[in-house]
Amino acid sequence: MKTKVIVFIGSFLTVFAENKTETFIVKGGNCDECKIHIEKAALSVPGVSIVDWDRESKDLQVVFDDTKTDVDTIQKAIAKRGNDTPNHKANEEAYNELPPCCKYE
Ligand SMILES: [Cu+2]
Repeated sequence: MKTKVIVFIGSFLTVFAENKTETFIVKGGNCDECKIHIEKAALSVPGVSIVDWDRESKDLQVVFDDTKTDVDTIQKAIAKRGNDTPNHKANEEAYNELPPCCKYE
Protein backbone atom coordinates (compact mmCIF):
# COMPACT_ATOMS: atom_id res chain seq x y z
CA MET A 1 0.00 0.00 0.00
CA LYS A 2 2.75 2.38 0.98
CA THR A 3 4.55 1.68 -2.31
CA LYS A 4 1.43 2.46 -4.29
CA VAL A 5 1.08 5.85 -2.63
CA ILE A 6 4.70 6.71 -3.35
CA VAL A 7 4.34 5.70 -7.00
CA PHE A 8 1.24 7.82 -7.24
CA ILE A 9 2.96 10.91 -5.82
CA GLY A 10 5.91 10.28 -8.12
CA SER A 11 3.84 10.28 -11.28
CA PHE A 12 1.88 13.26 -10.05
CA LEU A 13 5.10 15.28 -9.79
CA THR A 14 6.24 14.17 -13.24
CA VAL A 15 3.01 15.34 -14.86
CA PHE A 16 3.15 18.68 -13.10
CA ALA A 17 6.87 19.30 -13.53
CA GLU A 18 7.76 22.89 -14.32
CA ASN A 19 6.33 23.07 -17.81
CA LYS A 20 6.82 26.48 -19.31
CA THR A 21 5.39 27.83 -22.55
CA GLU A 22 7.28 30.46 -24.52
CA THR A 23 6.79 31.97 -27.95
CA PHE A 24 9.45 33.62 -30.08
CA ILE A 25 10.09 34.37 -33.75
CA VAL A 26 12.14 31.93 -35.81
CA LYS A 27 12.96 33.05 -39.35
CA GLY A 28 12.21 30.61 -42.12
CA GLY A 29 10.54 30.25 -45.50
CA ASN A 30 6.88 29.58 -46.06
CA CYS A 31 6.88 25.83 -46.55
CA ASP A 32 6.32 22.60 -44.68
CA GLU A 33 9.98 21.68 -44.90
CA CYS A 34 10.86 24.72 -42.80
CA LYS A 35 8.21 23.79 -40.30
CA ILE A 36 9.57 20.25 -39.94
CA HIS A 37 13.18 21.47 -39.86
CA ILE A 38 12.58 24.10 -37.17
CA GLU A 39 10.35 21.93 -35.03
CA LYS A 40 12.83 19.05 -35.23
CA ALA A 41 15.65 21.32 -34.10
CA ALA A 42 13.62 22.53 -31.12
CA LEU A 43 12.52 19.01 -30.21
CA SER A 44 16.13 17.79 -30.26
CA VAL A 45 16.72 19.75 -27.05
CA PRO A 46 16.19 17.52 -23.99
CA GLY A 47 13.27 18.83 -21.93
CA VAL A 48 11.28 20.20 -24.88
CA SER A 49 7.94 18.41 -25.19
CA ILE A 50 5.71 20.35 -27.56
CA VAL A 51 6.61 22.61 -30.47
CA ASP A 52 4.54 24.46 -33.04
CA TRP A 53 5.92 26.81 -35.66
CA ASP A 54 3.52 29.02 -37.58
CA ARG A 55 4.52 29.41 -41.24
CA GLU A 56 2.73 32.74 -41.59
CA SER A 57 3.64 34.57 -38.39
CA LYS A 58 6.99 32.71 -37.89
CA ASP A 59 6.06 32.31 -34.25
CA LEU A 60 7.46 29.25 -32.58
CA GLN A 61 5.64 28.07 -29.51
CA VAL A 62 7.60 25.73 -27.28
CA VAL A 63 6.61 23.89 -24.15
CA PHE A 64 9.53 22.72 -22.05
CA ASP A 65 10.54 21.59 -18.60
CA ASP A 66 12.42 24.57 -17.21
CA THR A 67 14.42 22.44 -14.81
CA LYS A 68 16.03 20.83 -17.88
CA THR A 69 16.42 23.60 -20.41
CA ASP A 70 15.73 27.26 -21.20
CA VAL A 71 14.80 29.53 -24.11
CA ASP A 72 18.42 30.42 -24.82
CA THR A 73 19.44 26.77 -25.21
CA ILE A 74 16.48 26.09 -27.52
CA GLN A 75 17.27 29.14 -29.66
CA LYS A 76 20.91 28.08 -29.90
CA ALA A 77 19.89 24.61 -31.14
CA ILE A 78 17.66 26.15 -33.82
CA ALA A 79 20.30 28.67 -34.92
CA LYS A 80 22.81 25.83 -35.24
CA ARG A 81 20.53 24.25 -37.88
CA GLY A 82 20.31 27.41 -39.93
CA ASN A 83 17.42 29.54 -38.71
CA ASP A 84 17.65 32.96 -37.06
CA THR A 85 16.17 33.37 -33.59
CA PRO A 86 15.89 36.56 -31.49
CA ASN A 87 19.03 35.80 -29.43
CA HIS A 88 21.07 33.66 -31.78
CA LYS A 89 22.02 34.19 -35.42
CA ALA A 90 21.80 31.22 -37.78
CA ASN A 91 24.94 29.21 -38.39
CA GLU A 92 25.99 30.23 -41.90
CA GLU A 93 27.04 26.78 -43.07
CA ALA A 94 23.77 25.23 -41.93
CA TYR A 95 21.85 28.06 -43.59
CA ASN A 96 23.60 27.46 -46.92
CA GLU A 97 22.59 23.81 -46.78
CA LEU A 98 18.88 24.58 -46.40
CA PRO A 99 16.67 23.76 -49.42
CA PRO A 100 16.14 26.81 -51.72
CA CYS A 101 12.53 27.20 -50.57
CA CYS A 102 13.69 27.62 -47.01
CA LYS A 103 16.05 30.56 -47.59
CA TYR A 104 14.67 33.64 -45.95
CA GLU A 105 17.32 36.25 -46.69
CU1 LIG B 1 11.27 25.71 -46.36
